[in-house]
Parts: sequence; structure tokens; C-alpha cells
Amino acid sequence: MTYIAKPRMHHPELTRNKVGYTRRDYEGPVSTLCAGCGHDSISAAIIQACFELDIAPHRVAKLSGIGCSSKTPTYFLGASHGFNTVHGRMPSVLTGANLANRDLLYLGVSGDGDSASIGLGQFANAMRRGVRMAYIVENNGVYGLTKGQFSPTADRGSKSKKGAINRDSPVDLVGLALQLGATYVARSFSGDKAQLVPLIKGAIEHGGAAFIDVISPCVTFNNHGGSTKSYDYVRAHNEAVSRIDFIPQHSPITTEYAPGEVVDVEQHDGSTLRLRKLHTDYDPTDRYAALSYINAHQERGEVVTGLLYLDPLAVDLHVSLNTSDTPLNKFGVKQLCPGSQALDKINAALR
Ligand SMILES: Cc1ncc(C[n+]2csc(CCOP(=O)(O)OP(=O)(O)O)c2C)c(N)n1
Ligand code: SF4
Ligand SMILES: [Mg+2]
Repeated sequence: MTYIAKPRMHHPELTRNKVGYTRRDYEGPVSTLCAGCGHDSISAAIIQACFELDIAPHRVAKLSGIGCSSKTPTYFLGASHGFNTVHGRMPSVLTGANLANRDLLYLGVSGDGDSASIGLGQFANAMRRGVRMAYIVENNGVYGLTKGQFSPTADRGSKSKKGAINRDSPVDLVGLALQLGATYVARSFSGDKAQLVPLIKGAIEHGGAAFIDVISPCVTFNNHGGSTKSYDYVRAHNEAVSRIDFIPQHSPITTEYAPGEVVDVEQHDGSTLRLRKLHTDYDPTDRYAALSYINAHQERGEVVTGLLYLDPLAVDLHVSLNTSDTPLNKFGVKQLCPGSQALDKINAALR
């Protein structure tokens, strides 16, 4: 049995959001992951973000690869579209679905093994093409599902549960996402819901490729001394560059801040990301400065979290390809297949 259904009864007066759903409507069956796994906290943050964003569940498509992390879409948004792909292939399947139906909101959930090992090429091409999606990697530094081998994001010198030392250089997905052209790049920690929920909201509402690397400790295989992906290590080395508040479209801005204390960045859909800067020298609109800031802090063993880079004017793959505003899956056979005469004309024009 891979999941346990939750009891369907709930209190009739549970709070409903603007589209009439309760928080329970965004949940899935009971998780079968190990108790305390960081991945379950990320599922809870996704549920809260979608409930608070007033997104009708049927407007979301959640796609994943293979791994404990990739199992999690079963445990949230039970009434949304879902596709559990082959290991490392979530980005290409999501790209195809997005091109066929641009009306849905795409959520890609993956693991550090799924995205930084077998799926590295897929991750790279989704980022560089600007596929509109919220791409979340639940990063625990190990292949949890196959019993805790080091993954490519494990830091050099970090120790396995049995004491083996990792001698390989790490793949930094945040650095890669920045270099490859992602237009929304963030890092967070599964143990920091206050930071993670607004980051997920901003990613869902972003108009291009949004990537969030969430450090998500594996309590069974990688939560010991010597691991740099344990709860204790991340709590002790977390360097948040900013706190963000997500302000939906047309909502009144109520909190008052002293000048210079916050930066408001409006996204293409009219929502605002309010950044409360914790490090005044950090500029989240400068891709290359962000890269060198992150690298310098990483050298010192610090984990830089928060919204690391944002291009509020991002455009996505549909704009680059100049696709029709009507989703392709809404066209009938007549429009999609104009017949052999039309094809002959095109061929003749190319001769
Ligand atoms: C093509 C293929 N190769 C290898 C595997 C075995 N396998 C399953 S999950 C996994 C790694 C999962 O690691 P990660 O993505 O980090 O997820 P986690 O379990 O840590 O959340 C591997 C190697 C597979 N299922 N398919
Ligand atoms: S093995 Fe690790 S990653 Fe997998 S469910 Fe257990 S704690 Fe989570
Ligand atoms: Mg992993």
C-alpha cells in the first residue's frame, strides 16, 4: 500500500478561501515518509501557499520524477492533475504539458538525485528555456529512497552515516540556475516555514522559470554530525539575505516600514514581493553579484537562503516561441491538421 486515505469528515465551519475551498481541500492522503522527514514540511508549505493564493486545485498540474521527494505530490493537492514521471525526466514531461496547455499552473517537484544526477541535463534545459513553472528541489544530499548514498549535492568532506567521507565536488543547483538564466532563484530550509511559504507563492505567480532549492533533511540517512544537510547544521549556518512577504494582486499594502528598510518588486501579474533586506549589501536583481555573494559565503560553510535573484519582467517559453494565446489542447483537429494541400504549399515555399 503506497498511501493511506484521510478521513473525509471535517468541521463544517472550517475557514474557506476566496474560491470556496478549505485548507483540507489542498491536502492528499496520509504521507508514508519517515516521521520527521523534511519533505513532509515542504508538502505542508505547498498546501498553505496554494490555499492562501486562492488557487482552485484543478488549475494546478504537479509533476515529479522518482525518489522520496518525488513521491510527495501524492500527499498534497489531491484534487490537482499529477504525473509521476521516470527518474530525472520531470522537466521534459512538464515542458510538453505546459506547451499543450498554458492555462494550468505547473509545479515541478524533484530531489537532488533526480535533478542533479540523472536529470541534470533536463534541469538545465528547463531553466535555460524559461519554462514557466515553480521547480522545487527537496535537497537532502543523499539518495533517500535507495538507502542513503551520497548525491551530487553532498558537500566535499561531509560524512555519511557510517563515516565515509565524500571526496567529490558538489553540484550547486542554485548557482547553475543563476548561470542558466532562471528568472526567479531562491534557497530555503524545510524547517523555516515562515520563509518558505512566501517563496513558494512568489514562484507560483512568477512569469518564467522559478527555481527553489529547499534543504530538506533526511532523518534516516543524513541527519548526523558531519552532514551539512542536517537540521542542526542548517540551523547553525543559515544566512538569510532577506525575508519576503507576498502581497497578492490589488491587495492594500498595510504594514508601514521606514524608508530603505524594504524593497517592493512588482511581478508581471500585479502581485508584489516585498523584500525586507537582512543584508544591506545584497542586491537580488543582479544575477552575477548574487552568484559571487553565494559562492563567497558557501566557501565559509554558510547556507545563504531567501530570494536570491528575481527578474520581475521575465518572459517564458510561450513568448519566445510566439505560441497562440489559446492553449493548443483547446484546438480541434481541423485547426491542428490543415490537410495535405496546406502541407504541400509549405513544402513548395521552402524549395
Ligand atoms: C532510471 C533509474 N535509475 C535509478 C533508479 C533508482 N533510484 C530511485 S530513486 C533514486 C535517487 C533518489 O534520490 P533523490 O532524487 O535525491 O530523492 P530522495 O529520495 O533523496 O528524496 C535512484 C537512484 C531509478 N528508479 N530509475
Ligand atoms: S529515507 Fe530519508 S528522504 Fe526518504 S522518507 Fe525517510 S527521511 Fe525522508
Ligand atoms: Mg535526495
